[in-house]
Amino acid sequence: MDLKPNEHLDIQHLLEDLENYRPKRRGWTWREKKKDLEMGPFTYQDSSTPLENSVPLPSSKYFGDIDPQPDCVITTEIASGRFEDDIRRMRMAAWHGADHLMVIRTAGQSHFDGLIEGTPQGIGGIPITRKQVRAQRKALDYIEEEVGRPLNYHSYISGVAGPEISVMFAEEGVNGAHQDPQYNVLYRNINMVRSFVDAAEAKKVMVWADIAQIDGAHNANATAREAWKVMPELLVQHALNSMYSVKVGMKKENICLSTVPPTAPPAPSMKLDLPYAVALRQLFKEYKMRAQMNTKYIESSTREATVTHTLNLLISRLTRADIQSTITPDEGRNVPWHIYNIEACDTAKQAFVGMDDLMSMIQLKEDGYLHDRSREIKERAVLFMEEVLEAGGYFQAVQEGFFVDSGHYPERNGDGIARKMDGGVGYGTVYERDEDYLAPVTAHFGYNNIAQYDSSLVNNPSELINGCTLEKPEKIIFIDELDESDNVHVRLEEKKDLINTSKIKPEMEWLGDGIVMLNMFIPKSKRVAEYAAIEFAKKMNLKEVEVIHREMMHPSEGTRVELKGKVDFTIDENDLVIPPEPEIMSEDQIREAVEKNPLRIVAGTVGEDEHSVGLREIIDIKHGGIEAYGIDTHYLGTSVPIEKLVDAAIELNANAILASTIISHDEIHYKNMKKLHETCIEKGIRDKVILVAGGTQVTPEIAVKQGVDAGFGRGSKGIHVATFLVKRMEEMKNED
Ligand code: B12
Repeated sequence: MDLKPNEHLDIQHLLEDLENYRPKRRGWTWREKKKDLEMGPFTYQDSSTPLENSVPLPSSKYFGDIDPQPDCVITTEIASGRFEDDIRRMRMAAWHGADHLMVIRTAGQSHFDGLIEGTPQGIGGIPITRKQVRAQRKALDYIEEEVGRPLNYHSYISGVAGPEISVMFAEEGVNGAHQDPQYNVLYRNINMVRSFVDAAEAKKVMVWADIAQIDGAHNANATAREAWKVMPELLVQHALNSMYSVKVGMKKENICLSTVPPTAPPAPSMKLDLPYAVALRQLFKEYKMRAQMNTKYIESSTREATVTHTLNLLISRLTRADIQSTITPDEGRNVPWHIYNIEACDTAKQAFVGMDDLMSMIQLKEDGYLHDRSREIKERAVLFMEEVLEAGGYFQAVQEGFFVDSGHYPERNGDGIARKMDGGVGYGTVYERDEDYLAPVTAHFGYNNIAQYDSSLVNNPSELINGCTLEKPEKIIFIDELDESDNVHVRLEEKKDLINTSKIKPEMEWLGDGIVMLNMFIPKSKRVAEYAAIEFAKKMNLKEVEVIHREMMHPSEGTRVELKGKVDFTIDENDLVIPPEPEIMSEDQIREAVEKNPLRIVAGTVGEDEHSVGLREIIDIKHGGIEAYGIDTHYLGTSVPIEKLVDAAIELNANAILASTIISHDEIHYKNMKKLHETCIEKGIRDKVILVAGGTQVTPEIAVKQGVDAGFGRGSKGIHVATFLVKRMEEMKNED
């Protein structure tokens, strides 16, 4: 299946022959770093190989559409509950610079004691089943060809079925996973003995499949009441999981510490977070850092979340991040929507590229507050670890509620999460291996007990059964759908009117969900504004209206309200009246036409408007303006009265008037266009002169309604205007 940029990814086609699909490769891939990378007018230092296909940041169109990519891996978490819709979002995210596509599992899956199958719809995430994992990996295999960069696919190896999931991930070419037994214990109440035994098995399989691991320490500050106080504990948690992984055989470059600075606004974020970030990177030099922002107090302001994210990006640049997470700005209000995954990827890309080579210009101080505070955090962490040992070890410490206590260690508030060694989900399910225990499989933790059957196979146990599923994927049993009513085929069938047809419906998370978002300012207090906004949305015929953000601008002067609603109808692409894209002539064609029929124009910014940059770009030879084609140009400057422009056209016998109107307050730009048209009529030259208006806020169709011949908005170039003038001149000649 070849993806074409101008065609939708065909989910139905993707699902065909899925039972025989094998992933292209195994293991994690880092970006290929580039120093002295020249792109457009700039040179980048902290960058990586550019993409073959991508969507650059909006303003890059002024710099030749360059799309520099930062040096670290960029994550986006996509799990809307329907994997088929997530695949389309993954494609968009990859085009915007994400190369770590993370899928969160459905609520409750961590307590299932085995794999689930098929493609049921998830809640708060995706059911991690073989079929959906395979379909997404297959899609990413195609998408990475399209963007020209390997894409890492990631999900979670935890819960009671951790080892089973780990094997399935190894079989299916998953590249990264969260794995941390402490997460199970503290946040899912899974029995600690079971959790650590499972973790050893799961990690061993991850080692075989070269899967990069992210730990779970960040959950501690998402849970603790005053998150910045758990800093010493975070270091302890990182240490425990890292060393446990190393002991199982994981290489250090595959162990990524999930570092989250422990503050939320309006805390003095740099003052609290930077020493912590420094301490962490000093203690864990050989490990990779996966940076993520703190999301704990994020409510519904996407702006606030974006700034928190940007401050986190600054910390990453000041210290180090190998993987940069991009928590979406709508994190606090819903399971993320398409647009916010993309916004977050762009925020990371923009901030990193903007901070390119920062550390060659500045240096973190090695004395004073930063040094003292980071040393203190490390000391507290070491003392914490010593106390764990004194208490009798990790299990005992958990039992005594050492962890996720909101006290600043060694202070304790007694509000930690305590779990019982002989309690929790899966308690009593760990057994000693029998004498004749046999495991003829690869990547198994501990002894396989093969020698009793064939002593020559001790290092290659699966040979005993002629290879296990890791070597022989044909032995994998692919179970398709188990539920007749809850599966991808049923969902696609329900949406068939919208798939590969001309029918269109807006969407935010699922194909055709009909969700739209509205932004309003209501000049009333918060509560009144909220209910007024709902009434407005209902009168606009939106269904299922709900306020998703309210923000006081002033107690009485007004409130910002964001709301969502649904449209319950479709429109047909074929019924749309879309004006054709204007045809652009070649430079030679224009020059030839102007030579044959010389063209003279007068130009100026009209009214009381002093903006000149835009119009100069349209006319100046050095910007590729119309002068370059031999058009005789008379520029009158800025704040030119309309009458003066028309008189100049009469005096110079000009063929065209070019008017720039940048200011648009009170529709002054359109009013001036109308006045230009009417003045030309009054002075008897309207049928002899071409009127062209342009400016930042100009919509071509609305400009023409004012009586001018053409309007040009943002992004216009001299060649567009020259083409129009030449064509219009020819038409006028034919009209004569
Ligand atoms: Co000013 N300014 N500015 N400004 N300024 C902005 C335009 C803006 C949008 C900022 C804002 O408040 N959001 C507002 C206008 C709001 C509105 O009405 N929509 C604004 C304002 C209000 C002012 C002031 C009134 C502020 C004040 O003092 N009260 C004063 C103007 C006073 C006055 O005019 N009497 C003011 C002043 C300035 C200075 C600092 C002087 C400079 C202008 C310098 C100069 O031009 N010599 C200035 C700038 C630079 C801008 C700014 C930042 C960029 C405009 C720009 O040059 N863009 C914008 C904000 C923004 O848009 N980012 C505000 C780059 C050019 C290349 O793009 O203008 O869109 P462009 O032009 C392209 C197209 O529109 C089109 O082609 C161009 C090339 O693609 N085009 C065409 C433009 N003209 C024409 C004409 C023809 C014939 C054709 C075919 C095509």
